[in-house]
Amino acid sequence: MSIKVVSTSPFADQKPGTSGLRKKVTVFQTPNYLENFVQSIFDSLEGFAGQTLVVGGDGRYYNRHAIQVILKMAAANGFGKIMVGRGGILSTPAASCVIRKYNAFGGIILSASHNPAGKDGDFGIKYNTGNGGPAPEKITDAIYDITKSISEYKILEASNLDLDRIGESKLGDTVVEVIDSVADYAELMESLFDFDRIKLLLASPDFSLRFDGMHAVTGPYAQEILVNRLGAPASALQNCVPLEDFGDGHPDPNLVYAHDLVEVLYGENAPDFGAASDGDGDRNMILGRKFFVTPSDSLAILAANAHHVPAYKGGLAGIARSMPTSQAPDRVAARLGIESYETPTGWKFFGNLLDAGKATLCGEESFGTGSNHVREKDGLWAVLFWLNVLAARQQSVEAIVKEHWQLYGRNFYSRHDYEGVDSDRANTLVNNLRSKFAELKGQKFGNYEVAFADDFSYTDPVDGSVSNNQGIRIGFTDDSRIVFRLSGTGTQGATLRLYVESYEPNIAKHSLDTQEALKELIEIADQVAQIKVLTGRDQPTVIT
Ligand code: VG1
Ligand code: CO
Repeated sequence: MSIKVVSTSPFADQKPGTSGLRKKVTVFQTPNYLENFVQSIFDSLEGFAGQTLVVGGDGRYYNRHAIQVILKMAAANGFGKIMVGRGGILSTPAASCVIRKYNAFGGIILSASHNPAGKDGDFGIKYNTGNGGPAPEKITDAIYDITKSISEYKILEASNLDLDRIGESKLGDTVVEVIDSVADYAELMESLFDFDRIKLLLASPDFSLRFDGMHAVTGPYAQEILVNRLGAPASALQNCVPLEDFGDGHPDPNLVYAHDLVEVLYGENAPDFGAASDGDGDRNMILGRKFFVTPSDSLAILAANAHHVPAYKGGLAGIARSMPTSQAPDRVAARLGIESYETPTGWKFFGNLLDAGKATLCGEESFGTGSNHVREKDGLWAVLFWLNVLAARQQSVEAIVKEHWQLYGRNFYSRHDYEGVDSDRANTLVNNLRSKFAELKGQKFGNYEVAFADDFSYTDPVDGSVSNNQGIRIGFTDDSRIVFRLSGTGTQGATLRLYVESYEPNIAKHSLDTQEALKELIEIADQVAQIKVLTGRDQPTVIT
């Protein structure tokens, strides 16, 4: 087998976003588009000769093709070994687990997460470092720089490998090992949680659950862990056969897109617990019977109940949340007497805190929760954490959440997304806000007075790196907040995200509807940012 050096020319649009490079499949099908980016990843790295690379993806359309290309390029570039999930499948948290367990140099994950899949859908690729986490900005910036001047890439001339048979084969001098996609991850989960206790809960006639894989990557993981190892009946799983087009769905586990599950949990004879995961298995949505747990509350509640879980019994080092996530977890950290950290959006910002042992649990409002067991957010981990807490406390999801609010007060929280907005208009909106910071401070809107207005900037407490322009915050004197950000994961136009939060200590008001409780702040947001005028939309596309 010989190594072919192919000349190529740069593409101007290969800047990684919040979580890697995401584009339409049709863009990735442009000749050399994928190859350029993969070679740029390799060219940004040093010292990987003879080392191990982990490769896997969420199984969406183009996954298999991309993996064959990456295997041949990794071999041509001198990796010693490549571990690839069977059928090209590794959920994002499973990939992180495998990278860490086998001391790999790094990994390449193919996914566009919750974005729709199929021939006309999206595809994505990202690089994870040896700690199992998404490459920090220093590396993604270096990759982007290289994409702008790349002139050639290396690929082995070889036929495609059989990705469906577990075992080793050779690609030139490189060993390729096809591994079971689920086994290492399932074993890790078993080491963290009290499986015996969860088994008893699931066997009880008084408890039932429903998990929705949304036709994406988590199906086989849920089957192995929830059914085979924990004894849930097969009927507890729905949409758990992964499909290349995700069944034409939008595997984003929220009340809008996970409607199959929502119908079950809000229907007749609803189960006690419901959960869904996203395309690549790193997000989670938690439901009780006719009850929705907001992701920010979920992080706070898991932290407050961590002592019920074997892996976290010894206490938490700290809790980290992304800036737009509600401040509910901070209240738990304060009571536990541990540090809380506020990072920019995107899991890559948690890596240093986890590596340095400063944070144990991390979370984002976007249905992402995780811990130091891997370096990605982890959907099924959150499901198991909740099951472990339910098994230990023998209370309903709703009772646990309400008790939490009684103790800590309730942070009402909602995110409004305006998807597919014209990019120029979205930028105008953000720039207008930036120009208003000084005049906003001290300004009064009804009951609310602005305490501060700024553009969030983060200095990493571990390596001192600085990330500017991470979202516009308007904070009020009573701790309420409005945050504006433009999405960094979309593939069409711009997505404006408006995040709204208020704090309510009064128990009598805890049962208010969230949108009702936040109504005034939502109106203030529109008044300040002229959302309706500038986006040309009367309403958000998605409210979570
Ligand atoms: C979104 C979420 C962010 C999350 C990111 C990747 O980013 O807001 O919290 O980390 O998706 O999640 P953005 O830039 O579109 O707001 V995943 O599950 O899509 O990998
Ligand atoms: Co995801």
